[in-house]
Amino acid sequence: MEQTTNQKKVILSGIQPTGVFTLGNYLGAIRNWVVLQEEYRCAYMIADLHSITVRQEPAKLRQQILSAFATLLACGIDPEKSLVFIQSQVPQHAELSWVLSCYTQFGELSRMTQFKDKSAKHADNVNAGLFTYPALMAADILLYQADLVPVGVDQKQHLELTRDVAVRFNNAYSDTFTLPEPYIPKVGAKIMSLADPTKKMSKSDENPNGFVTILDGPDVIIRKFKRAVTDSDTRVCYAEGKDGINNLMTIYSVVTGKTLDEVEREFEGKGYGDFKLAVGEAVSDHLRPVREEHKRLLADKAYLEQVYSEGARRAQQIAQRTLSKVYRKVGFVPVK
Ligand code: ATP
Ligand code: LTN
Repeated sequence: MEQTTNQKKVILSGIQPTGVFTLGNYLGAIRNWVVLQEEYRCAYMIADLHSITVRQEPAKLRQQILSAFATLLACGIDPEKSLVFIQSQVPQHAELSWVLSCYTQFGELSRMTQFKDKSAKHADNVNAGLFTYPALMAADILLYQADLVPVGVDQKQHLELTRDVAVRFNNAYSDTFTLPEPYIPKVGAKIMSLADPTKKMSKSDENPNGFVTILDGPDVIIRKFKRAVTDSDTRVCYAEGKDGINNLMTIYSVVTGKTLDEVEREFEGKGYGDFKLAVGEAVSDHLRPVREEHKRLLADKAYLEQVYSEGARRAQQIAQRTLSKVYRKVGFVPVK
């Protein structure tokens, strides 16, 4: 992550510890994080500050943060290659977020579809944090001067707002922030719910049949795929109006590395039942090593503590450089 000694591009991304990561999180985001760490200077974080925009139970949240951190490592994020940390352990995120919220307009925040969706879903708790959430996400990204942000397609709008805020700040003062670009996979950028394939698969869905988690065992995975909502046709082919099958084909294609055409040919003359079973088995096999490694890591508390503490210290150093610059430009007086 050292900016002065290394010219590689910088990547930052985050994931909320609102539940066990789904196959959607994995195929849309984390899978890419692992690949990118070979070529870029990467920083990945557990976005726990974001997660309290929706009510969380303290003991459960604490466990979910640790489990989420272990999941990232189990998926192949290597702390020797990437900076991995927990957002709330790096106070600069909250500090820069305040400054950026003063450069973000009410009208801009009102247009965010995630805000509209989540405020409709949690109508009894439309809090200010849920509304200003994109300013915190902008702070996450801009603190590290990220060039690229690997996310699923649902985060594109937040990325655009981050760029707008960065440009506004740079124009008001002088060049301060790198303008980040989204990095969205061509296939798998939006995995749909298995129970309602017109909706995004989401880890906080109240219907557990809608999602498969990275840690589900083979039986659960296969059962959920068997039950996946499809259509009344019988042909396994990618076509308009076949949201359920399109989604299953996308998932199968990503986990097996086969193209959609190859998948179509493989299941020619076979029914949906065979196809669903094959998808379930392929996903379960693909996730088995992650599941096993997660179990091992979660039992090694001392190792996890050491990795996240070291991550927090390094992240604080990098983040503080940007924050100090921002405070100076805005006109704040430093401690002497
Ligand atoms: P929540 O249900 O709490 O809103 P989520 O499942 O939508 O959570 P996030 O933590 O908000 O997940 O997202 C983490 C990353 O996973 C983001 O980059 C997001 O774009 C990506 N992502 C989330 N859901 C999907 C999906 N269904 N398909 C592809 N990518 C996804
Ligand atoms: N907002 C994202 C999670 C997130 C994030 C980030 C993603 C928080 N901070 C910074 C990329 C970069 C979400 O809800 N999926």
